Amino acid sequence: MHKVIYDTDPGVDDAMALLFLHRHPEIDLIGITTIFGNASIETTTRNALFLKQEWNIAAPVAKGANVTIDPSRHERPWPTFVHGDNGLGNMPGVPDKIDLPVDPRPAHRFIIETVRANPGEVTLVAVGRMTNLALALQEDPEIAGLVKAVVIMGGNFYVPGNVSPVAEANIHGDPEAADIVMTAPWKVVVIGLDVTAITTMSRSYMRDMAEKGDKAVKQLDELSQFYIDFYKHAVEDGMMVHDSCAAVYVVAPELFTTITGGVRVVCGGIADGQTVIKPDGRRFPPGDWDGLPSQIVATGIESDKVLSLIRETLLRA
Ligand SMILES: [Ca+2]
Repeated sequence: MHKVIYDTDPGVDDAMALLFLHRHPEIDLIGITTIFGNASIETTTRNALFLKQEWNIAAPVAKGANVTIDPSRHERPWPTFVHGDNGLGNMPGVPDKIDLPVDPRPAHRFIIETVRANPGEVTLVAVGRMTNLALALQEDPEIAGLVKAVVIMGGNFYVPGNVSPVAEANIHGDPEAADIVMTAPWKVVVIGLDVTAITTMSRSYMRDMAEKGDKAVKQLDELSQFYIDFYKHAVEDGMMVHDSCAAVYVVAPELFTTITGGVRVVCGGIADGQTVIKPDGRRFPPGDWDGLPSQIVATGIESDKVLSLIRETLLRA
């Protein structure tokens, strides 16, 4: 069993990955931590509680950061054109408040205490900005040696970005935090646009799952429609399933091809938020990638098999 803490900003693709983590028989979802990004922290936390309630998820929800780790960064407007005004694709019937308790600890302390209580066993699946993880490392650097793995959705290496020509949204949203996470002495697996942008689910594939699935899968189909409409510039009547690719990696790493090396994040300037790997074995003059832990970066994916595994897992009621 993989004990997973899911750090998330729901978020349409976040919702699908949450249901995958909840339903996969080899995953024990032991916590959900929220982060701002696709919407405000109030909205993403409300959405996490809403999905927990609707889908009978036992894991506690802890509320995370609402500003970047360097608070002098200016916040941009929420991407309502991607995830809707309510963060769930303008799905109707999401109450303003959910009558469920939130864990009393901030997300980064929930992460620290849960990792310390389960040394060597916890996989962090982080599919939003990396702020909570960076805060946890700053407060308790020793957790890096106690975490089993960190699997993130974010970044891009040999393909363009999605919020600038060189940057992906989760990393661009807090580059300093991402650089802290990438360079810490723990095992990071980076599932970025190189693989997520080519893993697309069509509207008809989603609809067919909804017809065969239970209420949760039907809700996923409903809340995905606005997101699919947004993607019409890039995907033929479908959507990139970004966050689910990271969730799939936890149980099926053999569906990915990877390279290893030190990873840095550009902080500031025109390449703000760009992720750059120094591949292991390549020689360069001394520089900013020296002495870093060797992380794992996905460069290839068997998309059809990933979609099949998502489908099979979501349909396990
Ligand atoms: Ca996300």
